[in-house]
Amino acid sequence: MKSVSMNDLEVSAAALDVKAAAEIYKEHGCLVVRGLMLPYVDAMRRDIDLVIQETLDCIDDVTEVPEGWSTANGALLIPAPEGFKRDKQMMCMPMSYDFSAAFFQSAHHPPTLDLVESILGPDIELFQLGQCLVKEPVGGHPKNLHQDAAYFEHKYEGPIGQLNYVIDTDLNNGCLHVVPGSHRLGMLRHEDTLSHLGLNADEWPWEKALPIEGRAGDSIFFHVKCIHGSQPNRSDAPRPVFIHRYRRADDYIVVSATTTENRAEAEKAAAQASKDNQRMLMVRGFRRFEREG
Ligand SMILES: O=C(O)CCC(=O)C(=O)O
Repeated sequence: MKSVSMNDLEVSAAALDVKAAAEIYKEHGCLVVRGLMLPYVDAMRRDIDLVIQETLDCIDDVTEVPEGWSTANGALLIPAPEGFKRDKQMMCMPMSYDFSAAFFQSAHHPPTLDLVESILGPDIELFQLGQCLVKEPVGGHPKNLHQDAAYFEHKYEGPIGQLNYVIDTDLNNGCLHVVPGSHRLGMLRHEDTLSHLGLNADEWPWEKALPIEGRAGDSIFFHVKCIHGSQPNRSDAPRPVFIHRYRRADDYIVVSATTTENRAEAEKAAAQASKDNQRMLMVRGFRRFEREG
């Protein structure tokens, strides 16, 4: 794959040329827009801090689930690294559009939607209800390199992910890494890892990926098949991110999974998948009626 540097991937929200940014995304399967989510960062940080505290308050009240443990308030915990203060650590927080007004508002940011429209076309829906991930300090989980399509493979283009930094994020506290151009590799085989589905670490070492260090408010867009991941948080403060995903209004999941076992089962049913029950909220354009047959 062609060697790509940070300069090839980044633009500034203050001087956003939507068409030029969309071209970067299409070529590399990823794009960094500096400062795009700045208008929402303070409110998001406030809500994420609240949900971290809520989770800590009930961290011992858990139910086992296939991906780890769920707390009473709905956070997903996974096993903690050796030497951690608990045997479980936070991963996915119960922060979504139905929990936080700031989060929902940030999913409707007009310049972001202009950019998404320039990539996906005029009719766009939200994919799911947003995601918020926290790496706890002093060892918080790595997310092994992976393609999101391992978790939600789609019929058409698939969702564009937009991961947003809430604090300044660097190599020490777990910045996102991307492999530019990897969206053209097709669907790769994933394995079960501590952080769920991930690529084989010998075939896909971190050295093959480009770290994206950034400031609070920076956004990283990535294709559903762009290889990405992040290393542990070695700092002394939590590292939160929030993620929006947008997809064409007619797109839908054909394979949904979290483990190799449930993925193998889901692949058998892929041909039966349809748009039924997969309609999400529209953020641009109109959902056209499609006559069957
Ligand atoms: O929390 C992170 O840095 C990684 C997020 C990620 O890879 C994902 O949600 O697919």
